[in-house]
Amino acid sequence: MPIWNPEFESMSRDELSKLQLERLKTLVEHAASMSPFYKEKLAQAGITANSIQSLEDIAKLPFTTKEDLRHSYPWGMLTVPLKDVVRIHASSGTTGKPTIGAYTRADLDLWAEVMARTIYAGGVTEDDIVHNSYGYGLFTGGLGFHIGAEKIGATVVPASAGLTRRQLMLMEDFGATVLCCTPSYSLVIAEEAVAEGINIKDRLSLQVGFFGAEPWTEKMREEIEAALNLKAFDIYGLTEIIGPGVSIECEHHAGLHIFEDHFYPEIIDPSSGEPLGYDVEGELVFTTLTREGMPLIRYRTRDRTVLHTDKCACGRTTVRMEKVLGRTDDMLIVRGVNVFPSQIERMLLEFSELEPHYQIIVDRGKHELDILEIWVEGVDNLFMSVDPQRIQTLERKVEDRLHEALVVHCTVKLMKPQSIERSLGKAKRVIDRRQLDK
Ligand code: DLL
Repeated sequence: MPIWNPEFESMSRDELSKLQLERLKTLVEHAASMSPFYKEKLAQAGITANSIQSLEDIAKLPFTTKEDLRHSYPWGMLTVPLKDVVRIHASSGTTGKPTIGAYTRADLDLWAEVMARTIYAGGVTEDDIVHNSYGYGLFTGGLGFHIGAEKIGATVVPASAGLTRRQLMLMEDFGATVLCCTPSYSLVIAEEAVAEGINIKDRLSLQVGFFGAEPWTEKMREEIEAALNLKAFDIYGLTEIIGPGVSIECEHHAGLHIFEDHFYPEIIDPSSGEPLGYDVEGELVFTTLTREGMPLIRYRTRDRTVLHTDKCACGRTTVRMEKVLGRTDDMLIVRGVNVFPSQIERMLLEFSELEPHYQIIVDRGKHELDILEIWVEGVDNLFMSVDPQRIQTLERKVEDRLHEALVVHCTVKLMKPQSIERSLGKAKRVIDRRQLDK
């Protein structure tokens, strides 16, 4: 498939490193002179732009954390006067103040560029109709896809999330060829089609979908591709760095290409902060090399992944990140054992009798012992069976499978279709009631 900007996406790695180094030096200079926050942080670490002689020197720079952003809310991280900021987005923190992203005109141009690269990587052209069901508003999903699809010249339908029946009608009437939404909402759309008796293969013209903003497994990809009759691409990003458009899968689905000319990635050990290099799992860290309004140096994303540099068959030369494996802060510790929600999803979807709608409940039982419960919906005909044991037998089978892999015991509760709450955006998979008591 063609590449939107081959000059930068397929640049030789040597040339790319030179460009990154130049941009990194400029960034340090700019941050040290324009941001009181970085001025102080860099001075404390004894860093000036001259301290950066090679890309490895990035490890001398201090990290920036979500807490730093919270403390400087709302405008403390700006490196331009507020009058030069033309847009604000924010990520919905579950508690307290949100984390903001501030964009100058140049930042919006950059966002349009990386989102055009993203959507083009899925084969989208000016002939396509892009149905955008990411939420419009402070969330970056809606306007991020919007700006990129417009840059390509595609026809954008800014549907936003919700009113699913109406979304199906619009997709059919307008002949949408591209769907953009969270992976969990794509399944809500597919379910609604079944409930309305709409045969997606006959009535919709979808070819590709861009799904992101939350973790999803390969098994989930199979479910979505089959249910919506399209090719599903994973897209990654975060408000603090730019929104969606940090990395994208190409047609080979061999990890997500990071737009490294703008976002410099590192993998670190989340406990020690030591850089781990390529091919090793750890926490993803980004330095925004070209952001103008709110650049970030070594921002700790808390997302866990692995970076690879081997060549991709698509011709892009950029580093690829594996699908996000989870977050450093979403790991549950249940009776002393580490449990990742993505592990649970992978195993549940091995069972053809189960639907990809589930919730993980952690609570505290007798003697303060942790209890892990998995609620998962079964397929419709499971509940029509005349055999009363069928459900219990399946529950025990799933429990055994989970126990084998997680090493910790859990209780599985099979639920009727539609009984787990659906989400228009990011799905809420984990309910940790232990935290509620704190
Ligand atoms: O979720 C931006 C976005 C919008 C990405 C639309 C893709 C599509 P935030 O709300 O700030 O921004 O949340 C960022 O979501 O640190 C990850 O933990 C998670 N995340 C985003 N994309 C993926 C993905 C948007 N493809 C946080 N896979 C990030 C797994 C993802 N997790």
